[in-house]
Parts: sequence; C-alpha cells; structure tokens
Amino acid sequence: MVKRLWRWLPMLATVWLLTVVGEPVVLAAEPSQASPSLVIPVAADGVQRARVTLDSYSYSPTHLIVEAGKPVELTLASVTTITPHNFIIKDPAGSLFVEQAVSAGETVTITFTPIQPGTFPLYCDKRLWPMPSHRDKGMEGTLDVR
Ligand SMILES: [Cu+2]
Repeated sequence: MVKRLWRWLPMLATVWLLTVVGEPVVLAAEPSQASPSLVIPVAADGVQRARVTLDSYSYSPTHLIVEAGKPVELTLASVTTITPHNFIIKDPAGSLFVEQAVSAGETVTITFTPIQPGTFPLYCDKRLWPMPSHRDKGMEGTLDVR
C-alpha cells in the first residue's frame, strides 16, 4: 500500500506545484475578456441567460445584474488548464445559495431563481494549503438582484 503511494508521489507533487505556482504562461494564452458589469437580458422565454468565464483567479463579468423572480441560467466556462474552480453565491440571510464546481476546461450550466432583491457576493472558495483562497486572490464578484 505504502509502496504504491510512493510511486504516485512525484506526479502528485508536480500537480501540486503547478497548481500553487499557477497556470503555466504558455497554456494560459487564451485571454478572458474583461467585462466588469453585465445586466443580463431577459430572453423571450423569460430566462436570464449569460456566460461567465472562470480563469485563475477571476470571473468575467465580475458583476451580474438580474431581475428577481425570473430564472437565471448561467453557463460557467473555465478557461484554465489545471486549476479547478467553483462558483458560489450566498445570501447570508438564506434566500439564495448556489454552489457549482467547475473543473479545468469544463463548461457547466446552472439555473437558479433569485427571489430576494439585494446584493450578494459570488466567489470561488478553493484553496490549496498553504496558499490564500482563490477568493483572496481576487476570484470574486457580485450578483445584484433587482
Ligand atoms: Cu478558484
């Protein structure tokens, strides 16, 4: 058992190191468009659809503005090659809780309906000890429900 673990150790160490150091410069060549705020339009079917790009360590757009009481459909697209991220929206008062993992390079669609108007933080809580969390590195934004 222990011997098997040793065989994997160099690979695990490499993955850990790459994740701590960040995306290799060559592999992170695809730039994410910096669009800070987005008023998500309501489609004909009543759904508010938008695409959010996840990179290390940012969301784009960072500020989403939606209408209360109408479903929101977000396509979460990771452009990273190694680092996994997630997408969390939390209303401390409990009206809204969204948590979705997004692996490196993966695209996931989530749907939720915000009921309570307000301003809620969205962020990635991934953290590789002993580094600061992704949120601390700037991977955060805001959802405004109007
Ligand atoms: Cu992250």
